[in-house]
Amino acid sequence: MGGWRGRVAKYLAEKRVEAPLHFTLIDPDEVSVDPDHAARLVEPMVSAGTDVILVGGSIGVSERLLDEVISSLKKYGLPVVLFPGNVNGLSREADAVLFMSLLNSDDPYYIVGAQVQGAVIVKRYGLEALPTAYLIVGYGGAAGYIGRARPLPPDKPEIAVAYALAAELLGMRYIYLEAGSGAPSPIPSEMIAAVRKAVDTRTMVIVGGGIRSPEAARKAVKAGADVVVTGTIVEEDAERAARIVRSIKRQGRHTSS
Ligand code: 1GP
Repeated sequence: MGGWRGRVAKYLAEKRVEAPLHFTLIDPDEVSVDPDHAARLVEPMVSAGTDVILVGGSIGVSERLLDEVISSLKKYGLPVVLFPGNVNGLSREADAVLFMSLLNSDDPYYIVGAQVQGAVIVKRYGLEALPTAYLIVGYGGAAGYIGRARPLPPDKPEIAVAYALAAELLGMRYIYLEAGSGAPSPIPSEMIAAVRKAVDTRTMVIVGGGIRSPEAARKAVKAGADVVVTGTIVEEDAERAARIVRSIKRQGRHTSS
């Protein structure tokens, strides 16, 4: 299926009106043994109503591997969006890219250096860029370690708000609050709610890291998350992951404050 390029942002905005969104994250490194395995992981998520297949990771990603994994995922007809940890996280097979700046990194490379190198490739591949502020909170996982983040304190929502506003004023349309893949606890509701309330209604708040149950996903959505991302649970328990998607979709129409 083709035809998503240039239409992904519009698709997300339109679908958000109907219900909160769910992104299924596939880390190509963890499925590298067999790209078909990625497709098998994604299948129940598609049946449950996931909106986007997100592909990326912090370690062990090569462009060839990405190309293979993405090719095997395209048959589902959903947008395939890159979630790059570095310049090697770009692939011409994808539809769009979360063009991210890790705003709370201590290393300028992860704020703008990788983006300078990646921008030329994004243009060359014709990928749709979704301008995203990536904010790492608390635990942070591999993304926090590799990205040299100075993680935001989970109990200081006002700091996340300040970053989110700065991001918005810089023109970013997506704010990704990241607890880190496999985080022991997800982003606190207070932080999600504060960020959602502070930014423009058209700005999307993406929340991920440590969400392993329908209850946790519902809590994030209730606090104001427009998008919930799950990765680890998709690999560990497909049935539970599908239930997460269904419970998000049951939350129904998005109501912005
Ligand atoms: C990681 O936010 C994503 O970048 C998803 O995290 O693997 O914990 O679901 P999990």
